[in-house]
Amino acid sequence: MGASDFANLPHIGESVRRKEDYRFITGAGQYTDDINLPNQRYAVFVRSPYAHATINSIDTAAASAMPGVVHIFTGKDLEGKMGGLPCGWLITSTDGQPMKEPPHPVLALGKVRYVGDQVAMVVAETLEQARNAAEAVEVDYGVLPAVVDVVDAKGATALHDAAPDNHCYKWALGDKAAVDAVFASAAHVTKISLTNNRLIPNAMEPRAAIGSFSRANDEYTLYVSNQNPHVERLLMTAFVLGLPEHKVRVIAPDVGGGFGSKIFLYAEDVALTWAAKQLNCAIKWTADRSESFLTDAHGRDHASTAEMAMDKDGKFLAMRVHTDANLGAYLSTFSTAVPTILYATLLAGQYTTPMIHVEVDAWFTNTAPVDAYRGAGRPEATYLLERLVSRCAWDLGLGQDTIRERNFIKNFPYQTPVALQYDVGDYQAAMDKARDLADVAGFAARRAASEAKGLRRGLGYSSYIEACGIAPSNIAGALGARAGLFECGEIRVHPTGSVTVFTGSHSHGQGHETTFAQVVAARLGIPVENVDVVHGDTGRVPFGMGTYGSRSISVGGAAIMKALDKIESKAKKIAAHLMEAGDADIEFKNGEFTVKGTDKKIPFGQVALTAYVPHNYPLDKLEPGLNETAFYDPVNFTFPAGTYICEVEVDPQTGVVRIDRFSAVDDFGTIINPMIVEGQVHGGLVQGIGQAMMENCVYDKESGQLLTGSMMDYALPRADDLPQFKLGTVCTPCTHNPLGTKGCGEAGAIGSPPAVINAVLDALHPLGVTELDMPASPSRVWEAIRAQAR
Ligand code: MCN
Repeated sequence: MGASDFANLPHIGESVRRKEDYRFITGAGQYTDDINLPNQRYAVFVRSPYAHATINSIDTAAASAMPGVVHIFTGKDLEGKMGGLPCGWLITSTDGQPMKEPPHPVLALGKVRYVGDQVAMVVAETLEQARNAAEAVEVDYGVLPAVVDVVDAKGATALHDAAPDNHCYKWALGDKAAVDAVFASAAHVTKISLTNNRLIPNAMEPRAAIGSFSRANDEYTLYVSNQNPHVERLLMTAFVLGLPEHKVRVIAPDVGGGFGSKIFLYAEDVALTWAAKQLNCAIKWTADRSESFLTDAHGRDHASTAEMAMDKDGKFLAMRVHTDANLGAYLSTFSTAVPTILYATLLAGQYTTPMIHVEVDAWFTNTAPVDAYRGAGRPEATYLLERLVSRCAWDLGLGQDTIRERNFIKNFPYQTPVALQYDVGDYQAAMDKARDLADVAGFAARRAASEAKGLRRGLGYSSYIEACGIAPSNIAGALGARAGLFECGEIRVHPTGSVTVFTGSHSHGQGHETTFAQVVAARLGIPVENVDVVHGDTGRVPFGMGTYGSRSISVGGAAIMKALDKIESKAKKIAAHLMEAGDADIEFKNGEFTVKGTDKKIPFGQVALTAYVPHNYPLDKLEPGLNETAFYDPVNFTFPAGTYICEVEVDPQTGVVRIDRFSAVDDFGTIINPMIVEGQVHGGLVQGIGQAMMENCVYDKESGQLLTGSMMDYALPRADDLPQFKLGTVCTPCTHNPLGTKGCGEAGAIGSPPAVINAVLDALHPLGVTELDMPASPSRVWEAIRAQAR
């Protein structure tokens, strides 16, 4: 079935209410911490209070003797029994030096490298007993100097023997000499320096896991709050524990948000699984909020310079970028992909810039590991590019919209100079719609009204693009990644005609139980209620790569479509048998099989029943049953894109920024469920606006202590910080997946930060302020204004 036929099916484009919400809003959700197993103990991790220190000794004697303590494990107990945590996606350095991949022990060995690094695991009968004993573990540390800022990493005390200058890799894309030559003769060059502030993920449900072991069948089961249970199992068995995969079952039950931070294989998951067999019990651990702040993989943290060479009319000729990326203390599972192939390849944005050279240096520092966080690399690219483009406009005296429109890509498919080929898009349509929604025509009057009150008003644009549907194996492989990321779907039609879908995608808030059911119901012509979706269990789902990179509908959904093709093809054969017709004469529409040119018809349910109750069935030609599995590896990414316009009012006396209006127009191709998509955009916008306005991870420069280690110090956006969003869509269906969909789960977080900061800068431009790093907190804005006044 083609994408345009699919878009016209019933249920597609319908705001079906979320099937999963009944259990969530009635308190019947089953999160990891809700699960309790027989013979269950509790783990608490002893964590480093220092950012950088040698471990001279660990004395567990007193703690081990405390009531209820079952066992205390240190790094030495694990040494030789398992490997270190793997970096799942190695990068081929482009400077001839191999990428440094220092060991990442499950429990620290000899040294700690950030505050929160895990040093020992205490297992006790109760949580309180484990907590008390953890406090009694005596660790003798030899404190070392710490470095936290990426720009200070070079030459600071080395974290790892394998990386003496703290440099992990250099990676570049593009033809430097050719780009330099264009810059040498360009009519205009605009240059900016900026940082992309470090963020701390704050999923509502903290990380949690229960390791268990069955002696009866020699099998481990790990319950874990995770976005990709099969990948977790693969990494844990193949790289760390050396176990056959079929002996480990990973279940990610209801998960209360992940935003990227639950993609990775964390030390706690491994330690709990391994120790369950050693102690012959189940062991539960749930992070408290402070632990989450310290140890969940953080996001972003780039320091960059970017330059655009232009002709006299503001046409982009070439771009040059250098980025220093903070990797934190260790390589997290996918951290190397984030500042490279998920970042550099997006730097063309929506523009026809013919040449781009980007160079990335990645560094270790004494901070929590940095990895994918909603958008992963693509927000960093969009922020840098869209800040640069607005700055080009101001330098040349052009409108922020004019310079964008002058450089928009208009013909598709379009091959960018940074590896990606965009299949389809209509950037001008999104810009036009966004301008209407934002009432740009009325801005001058609103600005005048603000000025009359002594306030400054600004309008900020951001025309973003992202690559979703991560990740076509061929493209990922060509860019030096170890693996691509396909997806698997199984359709099990039951004799009564109801359906269970087994998907390798994992829903942790995105509503797959509803939207995937819509896809299946639409194809088979059955009610949405008759379709159940199973995910998150390696024991039930054949295989899966999980959910991140806004891949689930476009890759997971496409795998389901492929399995449905097989179901339809077999069901047609059964229908042909039942109606005594040739296979080629059978048509299937709206849940009915018909014979071309006749009035013969039978419903889908009758075919399903026949598959399982094969009366007079041609068993020599057709197997009983109606159950099909398919794997889908996309041929390309999907490229959602749009234009966001933010309008702010700034009080120059206090530096307080108020977002007055925010308009977002996105192109997600065919939309399955507009209500769910709108919710995704809202969530993304709030995260992006949070980054631009208030969220900021701060480590003390001297001690390496996390200063923003709680919600008292790390500001998260609340409803009263936000305007009512105005949303719109344009639709250019993706040309290469059978649904025509493009991902929507990250767009808001990618497109919004530059729109906000560009708006603040537009407001402050008349005061001479041209630079501002996120977050635009009152003190930062006030200081920027004051610096000009001096
Ligand atoms: N959808 C649709 N039509 C489209 C595109 C998507 O109806 N054209 C629907 C999908 O069927 C799905 C939802 O929208 O129900 C999101 O789909 P998709 O864009 O494919 O993204 P994923 O499902 O792969 O979700 C991943 C994405 C990412 S990368 C982050 S980070 C993120 C996000 O989703 N984390 C989230 N949204 C989140 N929402 C919640 N509540 N919690 C998180 O942790």
